[in-house]
This record gives sequence, structure tokens and C-alpha cells, in this order.
Amino acid sequence: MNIIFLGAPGAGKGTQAQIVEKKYSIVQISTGDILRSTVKEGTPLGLEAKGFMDKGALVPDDVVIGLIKARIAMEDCRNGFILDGFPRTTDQAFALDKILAENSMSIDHVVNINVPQNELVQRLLKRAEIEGRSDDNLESIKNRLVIFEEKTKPLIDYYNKNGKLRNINGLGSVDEIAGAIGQVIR
Ligand code: B4P
Repeated sequence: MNIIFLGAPGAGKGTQAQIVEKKYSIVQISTGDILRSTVKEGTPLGLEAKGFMDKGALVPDDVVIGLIKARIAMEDCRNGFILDGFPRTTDQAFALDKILAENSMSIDHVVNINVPQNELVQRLLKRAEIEGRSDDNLESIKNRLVIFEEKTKPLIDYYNKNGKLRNINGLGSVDEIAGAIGQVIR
């Protein structure tokens, strides 16, 4: 089973993707996590990515598409995968279609987690206190939410048209939301 998790920053994509990974033994591919490890490694790519991430901007499409192309070709993806945070732009979605076709793969479900903006901001500010992520500050959060509206939201329509979209109410406990996701991806 191959799944995409869509949702605004703080909607719970990463949280829920980890639960689905364990439950169905399929790999979670988080572009945010991959980018944060390149930042930690201090490579030129990591330094470039950090500049975008700290401001709450998207890392350029060609960089992220290249990372996903290499990751999906790996052996462990043959059993199924969860794309957590990718695609985030229409160009990324088109590139993904091409990568999947080249690997004779397809997407089964696009899980779209809906959470109101005021709750998103509260969650991310709370995470800032706990984890100290450099992009969880008010200015960057606001920017990420604007970018979500402009660049990522059009993907909801894109996946709705091909019948793969599964809408989920992202308000409630982590377990309740995991239960609702379990119902739609069976
Ligand atoms: P991500 O790592 O994807 O960060 P995110 O959007 O904040 O989502 P995340 O998955 O971490 O948080 P979650 O909603 O689970 O991206 C970071 C940056 O990397 C981007 O801004 C961008 O710069 C770059 N990037 C990543 N992918 C890219 C791409 N494809 N193209 C270009 N650039 C890219 O959880 C948030 C918080 O809510 C957590 O603290 C969690 O504990 C809490 N939470 C979860 N569920 C909850 C619930 N039910 N109730 C209360 N709190 C909950």
C-alpha cells in the first residue's frame, strides 16, 4: 500500500505517518526528516536547505524531487511507503507521477488531515517549547501557513479528481485520528 499524507504544518502528518508505518509495516518517508538530517550533516545541500527551512519557505522543487526519486527507488519501498510532507507543490505532484510510473508503482490513498489555523499555530508553538525546532517560531509558522494555502492546497483538488482523496478531521486525540485513518485506508 502506498499513501500520501497531505495537511498543513502541524496537522499531524508526521505523528500519524509513524503510527501507520508500525501498523502496516510500510516505510515512512518524511521530506522534512530527510532535509533535517542533511542539515545536521552540514553538507552544502544541508546548508542551502537550512536557509529555506528556518524562514518557513519551501526548499526548491528540484532538490526535494531528487531526494524522493532516490528514496523511492530503494528496495524497502517495494513493500509500500507513506509520503509524509511530499508532494507540497503541483510541480512536485507531477514529478511524483513520473517517478511512480518509471517504477511501475501507484498511490492507493491520499490522506488529507484538516485542522483549523488557530489550532495549528498552538501545536507548533507547543512543539517549539518541547523540541526547539529552529523553524517553529511565530514568524516562520505564519509563513509556512501562507505557503500551504498558496502552494499545497491546490493538491487537494488534484487528488480529489483522481478519486484517491480521503478527508480526515484532524481535531481530537492522536488515537481517535489514527482510528479514523485506519477506517479509510483499509
Ligand atoms: P515538515 O517536517 O514536514 O514539518 P511540518 O509541516 O511542521 O509537519 P510535521 O509532520 O513535522 O508535524 P506534525 O503535523 O506531525 O517540514 C519542515 C520544513 O521542511 C518545511 O517547512 C520546508 O521548509 C521543508 N520541506 C519539507 N518537505 C518539503 C517539500 N516537499 N518541498 C519543499 N520543502 C519541504 O505535528 C506537529 C505537532 O502537532 C507535533 O508537536 C505533534 O506532537 C502535535 N500533534 C500531532 N497530532 C496532534 C493532535 N491530534 N492533537 C494535538 N497535537 C498534535
